[in-house]
Amino acid sequence: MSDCLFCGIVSGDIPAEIVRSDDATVAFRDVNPQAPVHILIVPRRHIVNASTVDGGDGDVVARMLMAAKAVADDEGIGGEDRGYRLVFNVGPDALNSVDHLHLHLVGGRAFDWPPG
Ligand code: DGP
Repeated sequence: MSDCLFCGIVSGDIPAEIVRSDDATVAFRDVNPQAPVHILIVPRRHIVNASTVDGGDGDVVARMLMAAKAVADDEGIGGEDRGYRLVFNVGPDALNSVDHLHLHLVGGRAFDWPPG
């Protein structure tokens, strides 16, 4: 999508600190980090958000989860002694601001549950 911020990052037209990419996904550091590690994993193909995913998107969603595990390992938080949180925001109550599916990987500190 020509007016989509994250499509622009995927294409390389908009700069970002990319930490991993493959044929299905791109992972880059969030510009407004909420934790020592805060990385967004996005599909290369434009999908609006987690509520619009359908059966045809199963492979790319699995690839996003696999990419998140690889990034967490690369960042040194994937081991059993650490851990991390994976979040999909949907809609205004969740403060979803970018309409291109993205998985937040946050870690490097402990989190509360339930979240505030
Ligand atoms: P969400 O609230 O779930 O829609 O998260 C969108 C995230 O995207 C938010 O944490 C900030 C991040 N973000 C917004 N604009 C940019 C950008 O231009 N570059 C990067 N790297 N991250 C961005």
